[in-house]
Amino acid sequence: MNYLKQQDPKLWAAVVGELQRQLDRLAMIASENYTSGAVMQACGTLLTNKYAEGYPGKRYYGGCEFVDVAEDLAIQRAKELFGAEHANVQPHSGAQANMAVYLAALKPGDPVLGMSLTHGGHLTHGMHLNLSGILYDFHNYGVRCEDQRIDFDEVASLARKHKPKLIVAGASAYPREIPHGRFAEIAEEVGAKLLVDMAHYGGLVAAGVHDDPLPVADYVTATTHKTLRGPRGGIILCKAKYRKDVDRAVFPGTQGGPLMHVIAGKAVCFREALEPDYKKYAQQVIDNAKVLADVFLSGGLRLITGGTDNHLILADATSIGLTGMSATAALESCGVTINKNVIPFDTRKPVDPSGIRFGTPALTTRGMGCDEMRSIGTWIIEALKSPDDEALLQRIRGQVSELCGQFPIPVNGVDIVPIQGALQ
Ligand code: DSN
Repeated sequence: MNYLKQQDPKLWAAVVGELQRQLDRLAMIASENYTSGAVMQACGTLLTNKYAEGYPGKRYYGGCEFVDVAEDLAIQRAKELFGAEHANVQPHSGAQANMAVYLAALKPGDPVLGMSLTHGGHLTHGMHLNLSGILYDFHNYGVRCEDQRIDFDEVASLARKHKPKLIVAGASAYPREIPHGRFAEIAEEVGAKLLVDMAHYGGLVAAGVHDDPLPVADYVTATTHKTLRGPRGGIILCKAKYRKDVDRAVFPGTQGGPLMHVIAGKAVCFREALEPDYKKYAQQVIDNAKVLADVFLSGGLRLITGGTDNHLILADATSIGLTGMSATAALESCGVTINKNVIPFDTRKPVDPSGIRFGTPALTTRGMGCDEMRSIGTWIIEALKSPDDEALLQRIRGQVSELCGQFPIPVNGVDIVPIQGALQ
């Protein structure tokens, strides 16, 4: 980062600070991960200089012969990875991918069914302040009170009542495998199309360790930076018959120039996910989450659905005498970074909800396994049970630091330099 250091030392110092934070803390936010050095290099290339509105071979700008290669590689690899008939790799994010599918499949005001944000769905699944909720007539399904699993009776009855044009499956805070076939049956019965937003678990699908939505869904969206471990961004996968509508909905429908450096990073990410090692990684993500869940349960922490099948755990912090906010603060002081989260049927407000969400994708990328999860889970329970015991929190902070030192993050060849003085 020599140029950055010389020309903009304040910004350089912030980046170095972030590097040190990532090295020295446990990233347990379920939607975060570490990209490989190769993905990061691709994203840092001069492909960022290029305008390329349009698609490979059909651009509105000259000089696109090399960025065409990058985008073609990303498209071909995404299709191979997911067995998809078509892939659009241009969405800047998962939210952009969802908005493009809505534009392709719906007219403003059309009825749509999506999972409630408070039960684990995403903002773009019809939240009233989000463009999805403003433009379309969203109705929300949720989970059952007794076991917090998706209530398919409710999905079916809402579908029969509202006759949605589109049903959205997929979630951001649901710790169980989603049986996409159940959604497909309901969609078929009422004549709706099915969108599966696998932003969170797309990497698990790619590795074959989660139910695959591709055979049953009309459209599938994902982010590339969560379990898929690539650059920040989105993709849309669909059947060939939807290709034209989807491509038109991304550009010119909802976006202008694609981020060619990020698309290059996506191409590298998909190649990495095609490697046999990636399957082992994805299985370990799940194994780690299950071990962590067992430690939490033994420690008296209530888990939504009683456990996990995937990469995340949603816990009720009030079961241990805290709130989402106080639990998050206690863990941050130990070097464990998580996020507060609303839980189904929460009686608290979103700004300080009852829940906390944990994930294992980033720790697993560092090479941590079940033994490390047992230690981390024990430290977390200790900290949550005694959040005011400064000596205990400091002891755990030291243990977290020591563990982090044994499992470096995958940034190749970076010098870790002290930042003292750089912020002046
Ligand atoms: N905001 C992301 C998450 O943390 O789950 C979803 O897009």
